[in-house]
Amino acid sequence: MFTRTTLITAALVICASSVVTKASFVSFGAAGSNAASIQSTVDNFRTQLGGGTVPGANGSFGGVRREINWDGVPDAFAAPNSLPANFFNVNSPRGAVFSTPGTGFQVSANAGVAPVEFDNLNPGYSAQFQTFSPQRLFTAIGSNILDVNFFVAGTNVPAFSSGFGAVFTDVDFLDTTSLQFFDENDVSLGTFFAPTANNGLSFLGVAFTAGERISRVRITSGNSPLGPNDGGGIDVVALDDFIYGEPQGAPVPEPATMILLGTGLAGMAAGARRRLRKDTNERGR
Ligand SMILES: [Ca+2]
Ligand SMILES: [Ca+2]
Repeated sequence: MFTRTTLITAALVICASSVVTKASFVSFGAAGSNAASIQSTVDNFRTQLGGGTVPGANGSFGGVRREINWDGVPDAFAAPNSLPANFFNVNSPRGAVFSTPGTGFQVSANAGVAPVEFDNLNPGYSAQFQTFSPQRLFTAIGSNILDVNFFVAGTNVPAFSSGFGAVFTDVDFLDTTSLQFFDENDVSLGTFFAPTANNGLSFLGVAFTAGERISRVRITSGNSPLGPNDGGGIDVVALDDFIYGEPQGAPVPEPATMILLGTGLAGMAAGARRRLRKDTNERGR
């Protein structure tokens, strides 16, 4: 448990701190002692992405927004067992496949089955973490970094989202826990930092508004993999709900674009033929 006394406020963080290279975006940040502290900000982010409030199959909202709250994961794929990296594109297809420099992923156990809230990794964690959606949390194992890679749900076709948000629990340090967004060329669009709430909940969501296409989101949770206690420069952080724009495949080029592309290719081919003739003539001389 983190021993420093921290004043927890339920204040809406109007503008999450960020390092942005380029892009148009709206960011949503809030932190506080319990779920109510961040509820309205989470709901505002949902409204920004669209899709309404009625969930369909596989966490789909109106075909425009997806959510993962971890709570329906079968016990066989929850702590102390691992969650397959592609669970949310195969078992429950939601277009999200995880990767990490660590060794894997865990969803926390339900009460009565195994220790809750990652008490299997450190018996103090349930007194330190809390849920936004009871009762499961999520983490990478062996690393505080994980990537969310987007696919057309249920396929291996790369796809792009318009925005992503996550709930964190027990964020102690400023400018540490973050979301970094990468476009279709894997170029960073910016890093955004989550607000802090010792033993509480933090939300950070970023929606891009100028057609940016997010292929990957890198989530940094605190500065240490789960296992040690907080304190002495260590900040462990676990994750709850993911909320993101429906992953969409690359758009098919418009007919006008195809004509231009065809003209361009024809022009390049003509140029190549001209160069070939010139080379042949020069060699002939
Ligand atoms: Ca949950
Ligand atoms: Ca912490």
